Amino acid sequence: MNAIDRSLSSPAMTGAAIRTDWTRAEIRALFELPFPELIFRAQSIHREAFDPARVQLSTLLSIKTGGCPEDCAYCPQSAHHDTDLKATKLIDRDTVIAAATDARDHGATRFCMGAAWRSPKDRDIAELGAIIADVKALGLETCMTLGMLTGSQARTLKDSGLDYYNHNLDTSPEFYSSIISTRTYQERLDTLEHVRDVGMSVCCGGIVGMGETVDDRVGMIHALATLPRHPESVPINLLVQVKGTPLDGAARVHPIDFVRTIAVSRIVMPRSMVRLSAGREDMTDEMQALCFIAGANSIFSGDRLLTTPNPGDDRDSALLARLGMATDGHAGAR
Ligand code: SAM
Ligand code: DTB
Ligand code: SF4
Repeated sequence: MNAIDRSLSSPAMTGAAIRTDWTRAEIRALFELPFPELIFRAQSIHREAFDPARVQLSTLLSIKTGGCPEDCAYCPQSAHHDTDLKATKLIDRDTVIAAATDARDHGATRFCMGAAWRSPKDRDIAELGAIIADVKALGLETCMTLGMLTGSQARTLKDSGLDYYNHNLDTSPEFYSSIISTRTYQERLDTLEHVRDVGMSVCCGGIVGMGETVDDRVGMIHALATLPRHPESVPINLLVQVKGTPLDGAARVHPIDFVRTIAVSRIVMPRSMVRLSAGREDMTDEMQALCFIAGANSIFSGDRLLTTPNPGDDRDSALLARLGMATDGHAGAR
């Protein structure tokens, strides 16, 4: 019996072990399973820790848009790319409170705020702390994604009440330099370590559809699953192609290959929330249903991600109702 079979042989009795020693060969072998076998294993593991009929909703807000000095090839907010985006300063607290209240009233349990920075300036941290306190006071979990953090910035944000920090590895270590040249993989790992060290929960995932190979998807999931602790949230984004970015026009991923990435993430990180993240505008209902069956149990709700469109409440509530699925906060409310 090989290691994968051993770890999966009697999941219902023992629960899938939490392993941070996955090898690339094991992860590759999961990708190569016959699709029905892969989905069965993913769904079986999913059921050990989660209700298969529930999804958690997080809502995003861009609190500082565009003009970013980083050159991420996928991103409409990079100053290196000629997109139609207007750069803004950090938005005011009242606007954040209004958006967070609306998100909560529509069933979101977590509010995720994103800033197009390489890293926050120390002088921004106090204002961010005030924003965090306001959002928490609404009864929401708080999440921010602000770029790289120092240890002391992570500590101050944590002390202000920040529950989650999102910082993605994005792709495999080998493919990374084809996508981003202004920030290293190691710098990303360092930020994740600072976030962990202060006891914040980690949201860390990546993007599929940037022209990467299956081995790059293996490498990305391997990097995530061999972090000292699995991220509590693993966002798997399907590239949103934006005019003016270098990745506009990249070869589209076959939906089944995307679903495989979700399923493998679920199997190797059995207690993490796997978020079906960006790209749902381009997915059919059937593809999203397959992602849920493969173990995705969180989505971004609302009609906008950071700068690009998202399906919105009407389409999502119709889809979840058709699937007989409920949401975490206000079950069935959306
Ligand atoms: N500036 C911060 C940073 O990158 O660390 C935070 C914001 S950034 C927009 C957060 C994540 O969004 C990126 O790491 C990437 O994974 C994802 N993302 C950005 N543009 C995307 C796109 N066009 N399609 C899919 N995911 C995207
Ligand atoms: C993540 O992994 N996906 C979200 C969130 N973390 C910050 C962002 C998706 C951004 C999609 C492109 C846009 O709307 O600008
Ligand atoms: Fe800047 Fe983040 Fe976009 Fe990269 S992904 S260009 S760091 S906003």
